[in-house]
Amino acid sequence: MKTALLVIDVQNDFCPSGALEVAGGNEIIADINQEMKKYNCVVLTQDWHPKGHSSFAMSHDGKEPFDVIEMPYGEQVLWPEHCVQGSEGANFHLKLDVDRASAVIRKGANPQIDSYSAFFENDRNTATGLDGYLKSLGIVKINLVGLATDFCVNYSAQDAANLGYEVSVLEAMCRAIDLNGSLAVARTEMRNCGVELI
Ligand code: VGL
Ligand code: ZN
Repeated sequence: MKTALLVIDVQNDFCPSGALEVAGGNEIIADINQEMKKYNCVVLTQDWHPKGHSSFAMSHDGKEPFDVIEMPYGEQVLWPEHCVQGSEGANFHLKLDVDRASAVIRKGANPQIDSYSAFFENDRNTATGLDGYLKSLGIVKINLVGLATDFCVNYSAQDAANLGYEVSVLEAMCRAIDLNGSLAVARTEMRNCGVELI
């Protein structure tokens, strides 16, 4: 069975002292590097926003980070400015063994739409091309690791399951933002889609 490892957003801004730091985000990197050695197909995602992106609180008058607003495609959490294209914060963490990856999917470049998932923007309709890439390689199973469990890992895992892949999230190699209980909600959502949490 052909399995791919999908490494979600292990970037400086999601690691301690980053703009949108995820607690313990750097603790998972050594294990992810080891895990990558088991796969012929490793894909990294990179959150990659233009300056002034609509997911940034600073792009909305009177809004603070972690406020929630209504967008044409649904609810949107507003974030501190993070992962701006070409910035140090958008770079992969220096310790991540990026050389093992066969592809890097950049997401979140559309100024109007956020993109948590490696497969679709948050309108749940605009594709990144990753599904075609994996299917053309004959991949049937996807294991996910990275940041953050309750946002980008969660959305990617759900989309992968809905696209027909067998999906596992390796939770020891993930860390969560956990905004108002979002981790518990995400775990339930993933399980309801048939995602295995390991
Ligand atoms: C992420 C919030 C905003 C993530 C990305 O990688 O989980 N979260 N952009
Ligand atoms: Zn983002």
